[in-house]
Amino acid sequence: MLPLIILAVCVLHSHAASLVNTTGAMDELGFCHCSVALPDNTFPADRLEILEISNKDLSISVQQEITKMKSYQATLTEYLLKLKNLTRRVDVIEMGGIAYTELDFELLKLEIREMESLVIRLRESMDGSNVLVETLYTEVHNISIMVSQLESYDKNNVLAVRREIALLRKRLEDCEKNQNNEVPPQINYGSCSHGGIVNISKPFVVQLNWLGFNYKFGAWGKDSYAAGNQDVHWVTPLTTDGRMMNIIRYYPTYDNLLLYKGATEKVLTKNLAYNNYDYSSCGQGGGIIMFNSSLYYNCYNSRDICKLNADTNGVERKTLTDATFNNRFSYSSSTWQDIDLASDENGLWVIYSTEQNAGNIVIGKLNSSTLVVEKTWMTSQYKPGATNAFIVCGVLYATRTLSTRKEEIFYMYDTKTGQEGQISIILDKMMENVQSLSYNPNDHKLYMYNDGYLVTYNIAFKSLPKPV
Ligand SMILES: *[C@@H]1O[C@H](CO)[C@@H](O)[C@H](O)[C@H]1NC(C)=O
Ligand SMILES: *[C@@H]1O[C@H](CO)[C@@H](O)[C@H](O)[C@H]1NC(C)=O
Ligand SMILES: *[C@@H]1O[C@H](CO)[C@@H](O)[C@H](O)[C@H]1NC(C)=O
Ligand SMILES: *[C@@H]1O[C@H](CO)[C@@H](O)[C@H](O)[C@H]1NC(C)=O
Ligand SMILES: *[C@@H]1O[C@H](CO)[C@@H](O)[C@H](O)[C@H]1NC(C)=O
Ligand SMILES: *[C@@H]1O[C@H](CO)[C@@H](O)[C@H](O)[C@H]1NC(C)=O
Ligand SMILES: [Ca+2]
Repeated sequence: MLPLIILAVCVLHSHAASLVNTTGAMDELGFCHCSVALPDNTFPADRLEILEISNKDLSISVQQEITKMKSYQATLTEYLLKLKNLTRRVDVIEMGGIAYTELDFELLKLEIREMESLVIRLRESMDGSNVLVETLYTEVHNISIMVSQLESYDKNNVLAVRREIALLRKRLEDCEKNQNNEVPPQINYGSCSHGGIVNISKPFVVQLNWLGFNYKFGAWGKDSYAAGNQDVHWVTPLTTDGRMMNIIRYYPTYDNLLLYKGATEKVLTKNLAYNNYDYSSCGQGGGIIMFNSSLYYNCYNSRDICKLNADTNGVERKTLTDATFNNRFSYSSSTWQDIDLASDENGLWVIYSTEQNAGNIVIGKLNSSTLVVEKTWMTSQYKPGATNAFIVCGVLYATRTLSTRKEEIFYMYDTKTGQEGQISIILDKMMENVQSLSYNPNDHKLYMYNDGYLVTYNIAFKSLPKPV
């Protein structure tokens, strides 16, 4: 605005000057004639005024735009900072030096983002016409906002939100199923009327083990026996060298597990005298399974199988003939797991190896009350070539590592036919190493102890062709 005014002032001055110093001419009668060249128009003060006013308006709106821009920029900078921060934190997480609640939180955010995109897709495909989906959308969105606000969260908050998410997720899944208008395949838990594993779901991270991030080795799960208590969840982080199972927690319900509350704890080491401990009841490695209210595991520093009754705390043991132990043929991603207990629709199994079978996997059918191996099958899969194994409907499945984020079920052996073969079913992992993996026929889930995190997967089975 200022230059315009100055310009106007200059114009006025020069007009005044030309008036003053105009040269005149005298005629013969002595009249002085002088002509004054006036500018075409008189000075447009009104236009200046209008200009001034509109400029003021303009400058106000420019100011507003600038303010807006500034705030955009601030937001952008903030986002960039956040992004940088997040990247840095992820880097730190990947280097392994972070408090677990923080990682928990990041995983949580990941899950929510995944769910949000799912709802959005669902919402789009429904044209916003479905009340249920709209409600879900609001709820998921609310949670998403809530989590964003939870910068100074505490552990229980995260867990409470996680429980809500689990519920929402369940409803989402139901909703999606209904939407696809597919008749959901009849799921008969405990039944084997299907054609084997066809796919594995995304991992569901339940939580970190109660001892924390440093306890990378361990196992967890529920009772695999059909008549067993389906509410109790057991968790056993091993000692940090991955060798000894010394302490077990039984959580009476899933909610208790989530809240780290109300657990019964069992310590297996016996203190005989000062500095004299008895480890004979302790376990070795993460090949642990719960069946009919007892934990079955490799007894510490031996080739024996132990059976710990969770109600009476009594321990029975029996030698597993010819089994190698003490890290002779463990799995590739976990040490001390030479003997891996498993269970399926048919009961208890043991996965191990012998010198006679050159370190290849041997499958044994175990009698759950006598611990006697009733039958064995020799496979040609080298046990340390697998990261873990589990059994579904009498078929052994073995996994191997593809990358830090992907695991593959690559091998199977059918004990019904004696046939073995290569397959490829990919599992996404949250963390790099599978420390234990087992199947529970009562919920068709895989239970994984993944570098300290308790993770589950849903198994999808091939349906059998309908009888004509
Ligand atoms: C106008 O003329 C007078 C007298 O000749 C002179 O003093 C003055 O500087 C002139 N002004 C301009 C603006 O030329
Ligand atoms: C970055 O993250 C740390 C926590 O790791 C937090 O204390 C800090 O305030 C964050 N900075 C920004 C700019 O968000
Ligand atoms: C979402 O949050 C708003 C305000 O925070 C609340 O009024 C509304 O009831 C919530 N909606 C749902 C579906 O929870
Ligand atoms: C298998 O499951 C994964 C994870 O849910 C999914 O992304 C993939 O599309 C599924 N593959 C098949 C063949 O169904
Ligand atoms: C389950 O446990 C009960 C009680 O200890 C026992 O009577 C039953 O034989 C067990 N069943 C199996 C299959 O081990
Ligand atoms: C275990 O062995 C005992 C004794 O041989 C037998 O009576 C029982 O049926 C077997 N249990 C199972 C579950 O096969
Ligand atoms: Ca296993």
